[in-house]
Amino acid sequence: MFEARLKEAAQQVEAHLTEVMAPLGDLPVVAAMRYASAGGKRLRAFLVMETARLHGVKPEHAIWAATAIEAIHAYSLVHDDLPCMDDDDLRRGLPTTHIKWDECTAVLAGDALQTLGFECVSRPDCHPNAEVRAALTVSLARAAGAQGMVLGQALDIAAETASTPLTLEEITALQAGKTGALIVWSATAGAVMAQADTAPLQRYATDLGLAFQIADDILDVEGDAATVGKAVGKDADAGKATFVSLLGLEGAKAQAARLVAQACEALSAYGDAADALRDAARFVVARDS
Ligand code: GRG
Repeated sequence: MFEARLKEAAQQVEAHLTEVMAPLGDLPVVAAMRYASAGGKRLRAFLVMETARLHGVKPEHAIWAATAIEAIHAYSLVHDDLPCMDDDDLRRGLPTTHIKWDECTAVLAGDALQTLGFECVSRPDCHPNAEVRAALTVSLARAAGAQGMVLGQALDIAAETASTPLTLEEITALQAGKTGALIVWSATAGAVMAQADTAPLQRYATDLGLAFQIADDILDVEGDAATVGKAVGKDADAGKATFVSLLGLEGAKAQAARLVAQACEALSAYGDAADALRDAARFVVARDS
């Protein structure tokens, strides 16, 4: 069921990204936006669509929030790959945006993907209630910005030149911003759109986000990353603390499994209706890219 729903969400969000970018023309910056927002697992879009389904939110509204989060995720990857950040040549098995075009185009494409994301979530198409749209927009700004993803990225960059490696507590806080904040936003969007309690999904997504990052560190160590063309920083990772360096490979796997179990438990109030979200949590630690 999860695979089918993930595929469905991916197809819906890809078609919608194409539609919302259609009026933008064919300048190189727009071509770069289309290129950078193509592909990927679409986990964040799935989380939006699935939590919307769980709360009876219309898919024609939810798709705008799903498109918003995938546009913002794509921007973060474009900027993360730049020479001034992680300096990666490959993303999703293809040349990164600044390699395919140039740095200026990549910076601008990332900027425009970010503003496109905020446009999508604040349009009346996304939700008929202006208060709900405002809540979605404010929470997305916080998740993406200096209290969320940008903060996590800044802490990560600072860690590269720090004299001592990060502690487990510090790396957990860093990743809660860098990777977790957008995942939490995605998984609570359905409840926000239905004006329902977000607390169970908040707990689910916090554990899911952390499990996702631990799985990413495990993937890096187990070397799958290189064979599937996943981005690997040229020099940024040397000597930096990761969940694997702090917990050991087996300890990291055990911690990821504990978090998945805890994430699934957080969904108990939803009963079987949340099975696809439980499968998503298992997928996050079992994935190979
Ligand atoms: C530039 C402000 C700014 C932030 C960048 C998200 C991020 C912060 C950097 C990405 C670096 C990275 C590889 C982090 C590991 C976890 C992660 C977010 C992986 C990419 O997400 P996936 O696996 O990607 O969902 P796909 O390609 O499937 O969409």
